[in-house]
Amino acid sequence: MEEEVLRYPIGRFRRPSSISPEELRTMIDTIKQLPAKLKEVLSGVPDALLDRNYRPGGWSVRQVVHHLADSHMNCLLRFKLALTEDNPTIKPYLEAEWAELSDSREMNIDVSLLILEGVHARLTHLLKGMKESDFSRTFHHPEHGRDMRLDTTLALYAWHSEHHLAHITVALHQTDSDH
Ligand code: NI
Repeated sequence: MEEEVLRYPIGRFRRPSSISPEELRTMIDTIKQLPAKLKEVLSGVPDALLDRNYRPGGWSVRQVVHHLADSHMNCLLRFKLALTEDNPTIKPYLEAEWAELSDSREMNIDVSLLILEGVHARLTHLLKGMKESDFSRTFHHPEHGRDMRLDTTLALYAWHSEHHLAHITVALHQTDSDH
């Protein structure tokens, strides 16, 4: 497969110009379902296969799972900050460097699947309880120099869930001849 497809198996994120209530519900459902989908694709996978990269030079499946936990913990915090403060400035982090720390490189993925189960349950409950007007609340992203709306943020993390799920699926279905 070509580089762009390997890197973005479901395509790059495109910021929607507007999001309907029905689209919000679909995105909330995507958030809700990620932990179960991860468990499904990862159950019974031998530990050695988790160190397989999803593309040459890319993260291993193990790093992707730990990255999802890192990223979606930050997502929950960003929603809670934006729902309780007026356009708070959030804290960016160096995701590539986080993925190279020993926990991300070495630990069993079960710990991050548990984190994701808890974080996504919290996030799903929080999202379902939000009024329509809450989705126009914002946080300030200093790295992008921009205020981010919560509906756009939800769209981003719904995409992010499917994006990395696809990486894992691709990596686990490679045959030796694909290498
Ligand atoms: Ni990511």
